[in-house]
Amino acid sequence: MTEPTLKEMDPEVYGAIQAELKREQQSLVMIASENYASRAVIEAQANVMTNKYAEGYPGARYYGGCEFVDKVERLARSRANRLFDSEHANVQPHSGSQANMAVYLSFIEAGDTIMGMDLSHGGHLTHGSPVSFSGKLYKPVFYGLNPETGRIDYDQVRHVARKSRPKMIIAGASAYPRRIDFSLFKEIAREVDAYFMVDMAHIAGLVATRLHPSPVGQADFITSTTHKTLRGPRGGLILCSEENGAKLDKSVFPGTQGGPLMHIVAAKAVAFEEALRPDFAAYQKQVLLNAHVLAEELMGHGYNLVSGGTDNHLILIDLTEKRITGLQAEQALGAAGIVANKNAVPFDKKGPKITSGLRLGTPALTTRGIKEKEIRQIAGLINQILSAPESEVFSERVGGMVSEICEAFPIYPYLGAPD
Ligand code: DSN
Repeated sequence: MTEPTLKEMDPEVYGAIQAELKREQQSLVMIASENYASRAVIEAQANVMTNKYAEGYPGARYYGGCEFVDKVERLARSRANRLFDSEHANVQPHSGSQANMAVYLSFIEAGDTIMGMDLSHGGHLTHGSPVSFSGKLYKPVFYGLNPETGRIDYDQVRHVARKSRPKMIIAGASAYPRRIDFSLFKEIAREVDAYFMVDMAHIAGLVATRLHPSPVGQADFITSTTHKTLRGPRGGLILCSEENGAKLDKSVFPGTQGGPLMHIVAAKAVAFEEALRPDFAAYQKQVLLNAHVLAEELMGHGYNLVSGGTDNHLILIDLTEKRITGLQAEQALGAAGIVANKNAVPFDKKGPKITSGLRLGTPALTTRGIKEKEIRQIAGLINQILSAPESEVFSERVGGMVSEICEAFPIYPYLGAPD
């Protein structure tokens, strides 16, 4: 029997995938947490390993027939450890949230105090936000940014830690453009006898290439996603010491997850291999250079950036003094083919659905091959749109320039033009 293709069997889903391909090819993706996974990564996650149940870990599964999935999970674990110079890696978490959940559930108790970065200052939902399990199961307390410097207020971190004696202190952010001082966090955590966890999801690619100081050797637990600067498949990762490994593994399976997604684990193995290669370090250097140039250009156009610049892959524009909200900026840029996201800025008076900020990142543009020259041009286009968000003439003109850049720096050319 010849099986129908996706196109024949389900033209609706096929059509949506083709439309998504076109959107990704024909727009400038500046969402700081997104990237374009390689052909090899996409191939590794679209195959028969999706069929396999493999509850347990390599060599100790609850199902037969695991010899080949064992091989990819062993490869993924050992490559992750080589990449980050860590002792123990769990590559099964389906996402960053589940990685964080597994750490909390294994080492602290419901009702314990956890301390994370305030979401509205650039933190993550699963670091104690009341709308996430982390804020419902645990008692969250927060630290934030110094209003003068726009940088983490380490005095406040110490003060809140001493006052509330959390069981776990969490560092890591989704919209923080500066280096995080993991050794200072560790010192504070040790002082109050708390575990120290780093969620390096945003900066994992920079950590892998030592362009951001590594939390390995500083934090008790390190969690990450694999799809942001790391440029792998969507998924999660946990690193810890050999000593904590067995307890942590039990918390991932059977504690919080059932069967691992073995096709995704295979794709993680491929992504870690890619990240171990020298061209990945060159890529990350260019991500940083592009972000730096973007920051300088936008400041030159008169924009305020939280903290006055960037040390990493993202910038956060504070639009408070401009006549435009984060939502309007996101929509106006989107109409011209520049995809970004509204984002709260510290001490934002507008709610999270409107916001006074715009987050912009360079990982996806850099994957396309875009360098400083085009970044200067893109900063000019962003300025044109933000200066006149309602102008259809500007929108059309900028849209035309965006198409030219996208054509000059094609992505997924082997997939051809979408139907
Ligand atoms: N949702 C992610 C981001 O965009 O940064 C946070 O994990």
